[in-house]
Amino acid sequence: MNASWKNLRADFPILDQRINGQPLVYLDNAATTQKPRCVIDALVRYYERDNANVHRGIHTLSIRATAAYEAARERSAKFLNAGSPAEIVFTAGTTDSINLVAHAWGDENLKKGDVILLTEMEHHSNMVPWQLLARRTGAKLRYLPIVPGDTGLLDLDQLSSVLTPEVKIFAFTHVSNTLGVINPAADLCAAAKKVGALTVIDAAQSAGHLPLDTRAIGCDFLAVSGHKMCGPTGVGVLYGRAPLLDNMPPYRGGGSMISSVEYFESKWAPAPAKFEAGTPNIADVIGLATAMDYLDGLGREAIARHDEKLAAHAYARMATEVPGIRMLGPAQHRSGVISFALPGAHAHDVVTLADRDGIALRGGHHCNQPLMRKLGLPSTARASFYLYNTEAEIERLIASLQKIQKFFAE
Ligand code: C6P
Repeated sequence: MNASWKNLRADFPILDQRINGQPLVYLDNAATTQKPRCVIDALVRYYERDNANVHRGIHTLSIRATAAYEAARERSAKFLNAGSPAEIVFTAGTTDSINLVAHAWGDENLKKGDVILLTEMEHHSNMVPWQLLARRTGAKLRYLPIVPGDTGLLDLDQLSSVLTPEVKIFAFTHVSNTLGVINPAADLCAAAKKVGALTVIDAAQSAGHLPLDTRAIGCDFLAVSGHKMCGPTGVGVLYGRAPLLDNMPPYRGGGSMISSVEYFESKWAPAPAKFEAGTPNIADVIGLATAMDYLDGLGREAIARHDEKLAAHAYARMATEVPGIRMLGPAQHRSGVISFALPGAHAHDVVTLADRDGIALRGGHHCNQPLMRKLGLPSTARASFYLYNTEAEIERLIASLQKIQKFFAE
């Protein structure tokens, strides 16, 4: 993979277009990232040359497709520094991965009186599956709060009072999709281990943005979405420690996940096949592995530095050059996600007006309704940066926000 920071924008064909007469400034990367040419080519090549079902056929195309699919599992294991490819389950994305754990691990292991610990900044995807699990098992939900104010940092002083021995599972986001906060994942996992709780990390906003080493972090499960890291939509990864996956029952039944089937009962295949019922999303899994090659070609440390530098610069300029703006999340040591509110302007109006200037933002509750209520806001506008964004685009953003602010001030 010849990914290079030089002329990187040329790798992303979609960026080369005008929106409402202006060159596109794509700042909605927390919702989904754009795809480099190599990922698009990998999808086309697969469908043009290799398309066949996997793990079934013994003809050449099926052998080729199976080899590419399983090579993608090895690639994913390396990307996350998993102990082995058997710890990688392909899923539809972060939401699907978390639901898998909540069902397969949760239904089997939780009971009345147990506690599921979450944080106040969780995306609905890392909240609702646990609410449903609590309803099914009688377990209770508990939340680690964020500190008062707008930095959105977790209140770690309260960790020991909420992370008690009744907590059986602690599920938290690595990076907040609204606040841009980067949580201390390794410390949280170490604290959970001390009370015997398992950990589930929502890595939707960190995979592909930061170096991510599941063994150094010490988590039990970690959920990833391919589309937020230059890969295709509808594909993702669940990392699970081998002994846990081995002891969990399947989540869905069907072809491919069995070792034998009788009319009245069946035996399961070992993990990870046990969790991949039916024909998988073969092409997109292969596209995701290509995205991993692309990102590692650039270097995840370098991507993290680029995101943080742009975000810190944008945050400082927005805070000082857009009158009345309310900035959320920390000013520094943050991810590329910046949420803000302009006085008197609904976030949707901010996004619509920015779009007239060719700038793609997101406005709304960002699937963080309880967090919005906590912040006392109905919604925020959000600019989220990634590897192809530039300082020149920050100039365009600031100019547009100043115009929008003026419009609502008049
Ligand atoms: N956040 C955003 O605009 P899926 O939809 O399964 O790929 O990812 C869900 C998800 C889970 N956790 C976090 C922290 C997320 O940010 C997301 C997706 C998008 O912020 C869509 S709401």
